[in-house]
Amino acid sequence: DPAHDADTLRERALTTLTTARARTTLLTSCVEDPDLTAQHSPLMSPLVWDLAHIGNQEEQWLLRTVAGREAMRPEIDGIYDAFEHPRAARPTLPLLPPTEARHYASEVRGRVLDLLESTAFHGTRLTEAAFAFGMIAQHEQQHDETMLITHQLRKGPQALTAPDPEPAPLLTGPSEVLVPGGPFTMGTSTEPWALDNERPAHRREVPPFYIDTTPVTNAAYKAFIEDGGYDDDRWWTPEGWAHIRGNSIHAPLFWRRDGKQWLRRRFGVTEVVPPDEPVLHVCWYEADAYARWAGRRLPTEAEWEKAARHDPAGNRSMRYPWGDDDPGPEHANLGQRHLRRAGRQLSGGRISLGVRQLIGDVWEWTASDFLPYPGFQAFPYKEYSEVFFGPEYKVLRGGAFAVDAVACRGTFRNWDYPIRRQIFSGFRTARSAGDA
Ligand code: AVJ
Ligand code: FE
Repeated sequence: DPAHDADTLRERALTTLTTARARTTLLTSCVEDPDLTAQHSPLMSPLVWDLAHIGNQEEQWLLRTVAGREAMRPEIDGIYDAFEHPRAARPTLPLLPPTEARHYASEVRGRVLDLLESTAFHGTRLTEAAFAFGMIAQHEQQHDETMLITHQLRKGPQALTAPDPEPAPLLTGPSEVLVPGGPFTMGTSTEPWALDNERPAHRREVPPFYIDTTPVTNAAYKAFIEDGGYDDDRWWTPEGWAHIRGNSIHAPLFWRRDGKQWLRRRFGVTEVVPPDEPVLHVCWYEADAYARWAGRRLPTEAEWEKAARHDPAGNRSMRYPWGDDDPGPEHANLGQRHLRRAGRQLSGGRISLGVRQLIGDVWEWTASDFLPYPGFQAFPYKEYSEVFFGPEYKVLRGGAFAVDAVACRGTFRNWDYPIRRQIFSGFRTARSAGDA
């Protein structure tokens, strides 16, 4: 029934846009205006740039492209074009001040909600317009994650709070799981809001491998540090070794040694590093070195996705490790509900295989470069993924507590430079099943 389908799409677009805006509002109102215009790190934009960029992308894609409207403020497009100005240069731009940025974003949103009411969502317009709304909701949530990173980098007292999850029960059972060899379907051609780089679905042959049941914990990572891992070039690629030596890196970002214990700063609060949580804020080089020290390696992207999605019984790929249902709080730690990993170790996990925490909690570095799938077609714009393909970027999978469910799927691919660690990045390790 097309009328029913249109209502469902409209409802989903409304819910996801509204959820995203509530998060954006929180992230840009929990600090005073000077903290919105300041640059807290050269790696990040001022928060007020993200705010107006969110509005500007929404205006460009929904009001101009979908609805054919005139630009509201054509003179600001260049300021909020991420490709024209690198993040480090953004504080020097004539940015809209906080009050104006808020006003612009909410003006755009008001018109978008009117448009949503009147959009027919039928025929080819259905897929195109619905995708545009989904893409914009995901875009806003991605910037909400970016803004959360800025909050983590910001010096000064705590501004954000979220309830801590319940304490985790101790994990029992094996530390790794065998994933049998054979082909599986990677990527998707049917997920309606999947972005271009997740498409199309294609078969991949994956030899048998073992993968860690959970992401590597702080306690395990501390053993690597205390075994002199950062002082032994055997574990590092030449680029990784040059990077940690050249930048005096001896521990994850935000960690500090205090006598015999390690402390870390987390959203303005210093705490003892919790031993059972996944290690967070490590770069790809650190993840790769740890894995080599442990006699293992990072999983490839295909291995990660097969562990997360392949259902041998049905010989098909599921949307998520737990099946095809959208993520709820019972499945995964997503959506900035907690600002750390969830209490229940099973969250985000693959119950049948026993692999846990694949979705949510922390992003997981993989061994793989960010490359297009066979049959890739860029849409709706080349700058979303295509310009990033190549060996300079490594793929991360699974999403983190900072990521909203709308921007996290079993097929979702994130990417970053191997030196980056301000992001909510951890990892798990793997080994080929033929190895000792
Ligand atoms: C997918 C997180 C790498 O932040 O550069 C935001 C997402 N793209 N606006 C990024 C994105 C355009 C992107 N990442
Ligand atoms: Fe953006």
